[in-house]
Amino acid sequence: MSKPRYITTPIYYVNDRPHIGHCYTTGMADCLARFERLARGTPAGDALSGRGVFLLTGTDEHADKVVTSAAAHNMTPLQWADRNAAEFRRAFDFCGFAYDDFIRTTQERHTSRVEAFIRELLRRGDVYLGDYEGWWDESQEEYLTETVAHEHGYQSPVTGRPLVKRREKNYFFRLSAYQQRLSEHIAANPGFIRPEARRNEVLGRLREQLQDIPISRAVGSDAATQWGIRMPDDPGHRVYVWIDALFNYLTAIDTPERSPLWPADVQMMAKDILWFHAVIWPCMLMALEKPLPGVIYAHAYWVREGRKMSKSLGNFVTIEVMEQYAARYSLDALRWYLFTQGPHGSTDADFGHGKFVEVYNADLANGLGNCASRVGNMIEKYFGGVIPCAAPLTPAHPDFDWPALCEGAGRGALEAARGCDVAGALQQGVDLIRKVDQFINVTAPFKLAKTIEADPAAKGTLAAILVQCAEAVRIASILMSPALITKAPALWRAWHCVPPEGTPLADLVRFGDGPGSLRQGGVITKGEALFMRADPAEAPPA
Ligand code: ME8
Repeated sequence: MSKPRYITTPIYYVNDRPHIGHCYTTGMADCLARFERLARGTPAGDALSGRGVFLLTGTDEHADKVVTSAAAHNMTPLQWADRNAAEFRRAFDFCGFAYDDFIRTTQERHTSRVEAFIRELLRRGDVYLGDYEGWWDESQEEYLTETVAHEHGYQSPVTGRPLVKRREKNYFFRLSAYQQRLSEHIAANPGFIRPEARRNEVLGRLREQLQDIPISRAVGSDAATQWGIRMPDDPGHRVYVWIDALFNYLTAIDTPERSPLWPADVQMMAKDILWFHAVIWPCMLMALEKPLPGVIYAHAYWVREGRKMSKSLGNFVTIEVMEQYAARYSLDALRWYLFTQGPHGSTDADFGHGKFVEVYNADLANGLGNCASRVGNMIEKYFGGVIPCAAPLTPAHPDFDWPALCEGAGRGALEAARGCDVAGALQQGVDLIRKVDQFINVTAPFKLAKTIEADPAAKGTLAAILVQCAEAVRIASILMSPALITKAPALWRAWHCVPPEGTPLADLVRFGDGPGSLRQGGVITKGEALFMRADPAEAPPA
């Protein structure tokens, strides 16, 4: 019996509201989870069986900057965290993300278990008390090594603010003890850190000797230093927010029903937090004798006008902007743009209105939408909207071996998704639609239709062509459905071909004779156009 898949996203800081970057990472994870559910034929709501897929997201609430922003808004840190955690949930619900749990680090189920994990590390001698002096990046709440600080001219690599020299008594994690094992693991598992450029970056930094890292902060009299989980048996120290946060991937599933989820299969994030996830986290896991996650995937950034978007710079694409795009072009169009044009590899992506409209028209309005309505219209016109026969398995044209094309597309989509290439997986559906368009151009069913009266045999050929088109569109729509969560189901309802629940993708993409195939006598209703064409000259909605 295989293990349920476990996919995680970072947990986001609640000092501010969510934006496109957060939605993108959780969206990539949502799309991967949906491909995986398709692949396995996961029954609805099943996250924990051998065919299950579990998607975790949430919020990271013990950062010092949460205390600062809360004070600026006359709220307690927890009130402020409650408010922003709710904003994150709202944003993710608006985006249609099907997460199975949303963890907040202020929840008791998390805090009590963090304490237990740290106790375990203390017991094993992997956490000890010592002195620390280092370069502190206030804006990112992290210490930087001398090398990194020097490389960046003693300024924050992210915000450019000056670094501050700090000294404190701290609990340390014995990171140095696990460097060798980690390096070996990375060498033996080329897919562990992805994409390739990020893996090389980590390998480069691992050539230097790692120092043990401080994992606690002093508790003082001011409010900011009291916010956080206390070190076990030492109320003068609290757990460093990053260590607290990393544990969420374990605390969320630390119940008897959920424990089979570990190790995580994919941990998704952006490149800013790769070091914590690709180095510190695996070493902590080794210290706890837990298996390491399958893939640590760090995508690049969404940028605006060529500049990094960040809370510190305040120049991000907000949820309001995203809502306006969804209102004008549909939520699915927004999801499509994010997942196909986003910074999924190692290059940053610009959020641009012109590009949005171009992609929307090409892939959706003129792509799936137009192709589905052309095919639907012809079946209605020539066959009264009733599917005249099962889709023939032998090609109506020698260049279009539909069973092979569709199975190939399904396999390709799955391979891409398993490699975390969401855009590549969705592209398989687009390519299949382009094939259908070519097939229509080559076989010219509209011309053939004019000969039916004179030549009744032509009607059989016409039926074969159109049913092949419709069946290929059905399969393309399934491959695009992890992004198109309302439009693909709308098409299935109109064509009476909702995929049977619990059917794995390999069967759903079976052309003509699969459990989800269009059947002779099935009815194709002409619904509304799935996607209206967008006018490239129209001003951006926001
Ligand atoms: O780092 N483009 O939280 P955070 C793409 N709490 N993705 C972006 C982005 C952008 N411009 N901006 C943000 C933290 N992100 C910690 C994580 S995990 C145990 C603790 C996304 O609120 C991306 O996923 O600063 C990035 O890694 C994350 O938000 C950082 O979110």
